[in-house]
Amino acid sequence: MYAQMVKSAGTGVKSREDMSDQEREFQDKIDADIKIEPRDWMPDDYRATLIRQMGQHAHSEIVGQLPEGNWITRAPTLERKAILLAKVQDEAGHGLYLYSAAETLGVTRDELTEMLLDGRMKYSSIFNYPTLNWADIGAVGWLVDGAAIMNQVPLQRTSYGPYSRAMIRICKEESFHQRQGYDAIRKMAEGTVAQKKMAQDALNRLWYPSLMMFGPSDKDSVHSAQSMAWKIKINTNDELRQKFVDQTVPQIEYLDLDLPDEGITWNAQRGHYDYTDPNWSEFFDVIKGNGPCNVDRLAARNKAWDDGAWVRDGLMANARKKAAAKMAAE
Ligand code: BYC
Repeated sequence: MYAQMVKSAGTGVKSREDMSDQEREFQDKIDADIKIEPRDWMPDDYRATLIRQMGQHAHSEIVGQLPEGNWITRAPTLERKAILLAKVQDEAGHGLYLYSAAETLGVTRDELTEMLLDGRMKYSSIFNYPTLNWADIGAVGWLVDGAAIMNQVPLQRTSYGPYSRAMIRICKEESFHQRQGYDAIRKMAEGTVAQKKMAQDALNRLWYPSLMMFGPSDKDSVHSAQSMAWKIKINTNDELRQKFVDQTVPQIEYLDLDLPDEGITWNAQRGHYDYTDPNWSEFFDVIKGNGPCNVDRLAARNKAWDDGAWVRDGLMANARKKAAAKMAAE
């Protein structure tokens, strides 16, 4: 049932006249910034859109552990290893807060996981790109977590209570992630000629995939209008992408690295940096499953799910035994 709901989550925005009394009352709550809680009435499409977005977000946190986990055993110092280990653990925690928050909408974590594993649900496009060397790990923290925070800070004000509260906690940890990434890339940018070259190469390769994290341009965004009317999303994809560019260009300049896009120039009239759009056909190809690492990422998650079956079975058997003992005692 939820698979169908996730697939069919609506597109067009209903006008006030077309809403039922219940839908109008719901929209009034949203407009008054009153949080929606799990037991409140909500339109089916609101529920489905949240399950899609929160599920996709949770999956991204879990799949996002893979490119970084790949470098834990090869971190250059013990300190960097400890930091990376803690960060990757945090990502697992973020996934769990989000799965728990999604469960309040009536879908189980197992159902969500199965939809990820068989390709019915997505995860962030960024994790279909490889991390080729240590500089990429710095760039992931700096750019990928930087883009994630840009998107997630406004989501702390999202209309669904459990999602909003999960985001508050996630953002606290995410800002540490971004700073450790910037610190790692700064060390390389200020290091030897070879290290600086690696930092530049990581920036060049991860720049556009990071811009793509914000989703397609507003004209191609299917869900933004309704999601913004429901305050599931607070900003459009392009608004957040621009904020990210504006924040990151001065950081690139501070690091004394070259800009990864010749089209980046300050536009005094707009009060923003102009930049060249990502290659959107590459983006759509990646989210269709054809990025450099899609097959590997899903294979790794499927293997983890299969390998963990005995643990889940054991936990369930234990829970059933405890429940039976409790009932017998009552
Ligand atoms: N990747 O109508 P649109 C992290 C899909 S992880 C893949 O604009 P929406 C981290 C979209 O699903 C960060 N697919 O969609 C973890 C839709 O397809 P469907 C994850 C994408 O939902 C570990 C279609 O394109 N953050 O922080 O209104 C280590 C049309 O798009 C992407 C979140 O998930 C994409 N990038 O807006 C380090 C934040 N973009 O579903 C870091 C929460 C779009 O109709 N999510 N699509 O088949 C959001 O804010 C929104 O869902 C998005 C997309 C802005 C991502």
